[in-house]
Amino acid sequence: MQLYYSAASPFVRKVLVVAHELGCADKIELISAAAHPVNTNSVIAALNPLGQVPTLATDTGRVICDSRVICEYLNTQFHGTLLPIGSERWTALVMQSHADGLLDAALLARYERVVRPVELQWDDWEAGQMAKIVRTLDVLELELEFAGERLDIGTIAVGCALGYLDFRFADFNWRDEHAGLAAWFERFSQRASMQQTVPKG
Ligand SMILES: N[C@@H](CCC(=O)N[C@@H](CS)C(=O)NCC(=O)O)C(=O)O
Repeated sequence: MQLYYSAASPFVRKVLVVAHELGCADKIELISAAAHPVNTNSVIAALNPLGQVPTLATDTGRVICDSRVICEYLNTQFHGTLLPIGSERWTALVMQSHADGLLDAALLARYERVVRPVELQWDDWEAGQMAKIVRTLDVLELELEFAGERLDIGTIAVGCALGYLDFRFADFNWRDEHAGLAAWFERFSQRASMQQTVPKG
């Protein structure tokens, strides 16, 4: 399998954490690919119409886009339990949805500053995205209170989202109002899969 990836991408990190937890990371060849919302990467776009990472090319020639779908594919192929069955499934999937939504807002806020020309930047846009992040952190603070040491696609997604805030929004101080979430993240970050996928770039 080939994974088109960037070491800075939190969505790629989610896929890699899943791969490490499933014990299949060594079966994935990493192909560095700089995705950009304006300067389209033609190599990625030839596989994935959105031109985004992560994009996975499987050994049978199938292309799988979107971290959620790639994680589910890996979990199925390697007989994992990261997408639980029964009612826990919806807890995990909703948690993943919150974490990925937080990341969508974080990327939009970041692109506003690093991609959009200065004269076109809109402070209210950035503020709107940051407000989404704060509201999502408030929800995750309550949800993670009951997560304990749970490992599934939901907790993995939250770990990668919080890691991205530390990586790209170091001045944001999200821990100040979310002490429970911060304590959970401190424990979760000790996992080997998280240590092996610390973002760079
Ligand atoms: N829903 C997608 C989002 C992927 C995404 O936004 N990736 C970013 C990098 S972190 C990207 O490729 N950005 C370039 C673009 O949006 O054109 C997923 O979960 O994989």
